[in-house]
Amino acid sequence: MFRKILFVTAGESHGKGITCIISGFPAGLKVDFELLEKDMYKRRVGYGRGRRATSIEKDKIEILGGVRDGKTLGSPISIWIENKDFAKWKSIMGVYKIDKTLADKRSITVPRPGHVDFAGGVKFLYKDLRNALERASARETVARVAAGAFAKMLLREFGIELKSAVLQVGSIGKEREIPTWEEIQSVDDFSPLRAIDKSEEQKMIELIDKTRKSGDTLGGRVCAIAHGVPIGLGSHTQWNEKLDARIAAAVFSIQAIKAVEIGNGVKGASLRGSEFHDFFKIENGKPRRIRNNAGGIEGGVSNGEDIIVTAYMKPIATLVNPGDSITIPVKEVTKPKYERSDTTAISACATIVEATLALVIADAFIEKIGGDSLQEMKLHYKTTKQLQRNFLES
Ligand code: EPS
Repeated sequence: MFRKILFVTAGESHGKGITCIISGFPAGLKVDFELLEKDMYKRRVGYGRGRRATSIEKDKIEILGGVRDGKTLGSPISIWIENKDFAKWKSIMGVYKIDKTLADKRSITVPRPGHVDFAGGVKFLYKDLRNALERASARETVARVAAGAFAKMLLREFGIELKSAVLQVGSIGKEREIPTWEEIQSVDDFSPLRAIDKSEEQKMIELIDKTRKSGDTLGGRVCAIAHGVPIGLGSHTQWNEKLDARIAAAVFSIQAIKAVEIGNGVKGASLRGSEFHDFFKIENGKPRRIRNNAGGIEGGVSNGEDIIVTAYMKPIATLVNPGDSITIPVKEVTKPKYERSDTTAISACATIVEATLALVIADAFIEKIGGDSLQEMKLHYKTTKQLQRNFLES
């Protein structure tokens, strides 16, 4: 569903590291290394994460190509992120040779319900289901957040900003309405859960503690907002050009996401048209809306209001007290092995959804505005804005 940016990742969770290649970005974009580092940090930590993410991995970004003297070249950007945990997994996950006895001992033959183990294992005929889960692991999201940081750097050049927050953990925050840009902006990026309501955060923390002690896991709901998006990204003219469809597809590709909502889509199903639609008003001679239930997209096209995306994450599939599974080959009902896991990765999920939204918007922006260099894009953008102003004013 990406039309201009090509974005691919490779690497296993306990392999040597994760690679990411992003192409389609213009030349001349200054790389904000601080932003990169901050987003990588936000993804890694967060209350409820396990020992691996919080104390083993460092998620240091190494840029291997596409950048020179701190600026993009317009060529593919190549990124490498080392898996520190590989040091302990070398003899099992090595590329050239593995210790077969040890690998067999750690092999996975009982799939964890909820993870890729069963479907992926049967699909690829993997004797050791580890081959499926290693790649399906959310460790891969390091790459998405790194790529998303580049998208944020580009969008910022055109006055487009993004921010995300946690709305719900388990059932705490279930009633929380989607936030406004002003509300989400006030969220502290370094608070334990980046909860939209500071007053709810302690309750969420207590729930996570209680859940961890009982050997269980949690999911939740996160929201990302893009502010300052111009009118006209995406298109109503073809199904696969619609911006909401492109956002939904990309957000659904994030590990553990089971539902995606744009604006007040869910609530809208039970409202009347007169209650849902975002009626117009004129403010300082400019068209504005009385509310933003559409979440900034009408007919698959951005309408100039904030783009609001909510994603629902299922509870982590690796349980200390697991439910029933089966042995493969199918012989008996038994329990999967527990290795180690996060209790919840909900605040990481907020950062990943934000990065993903940034990538889709950057892709649609490059498609609409075009240009090989940042200077050229800026000129094009000026023209587009001028044409839209002329259209609305005369
Ligand atoms: C993950 C399981 C856990 C998470 C990991 C994703 O890893 P492990 O099984 O090695 O303890 O901590 O996430 C990260 C390491 C990360 O950086 O996001 C999974 O199964 O998806």
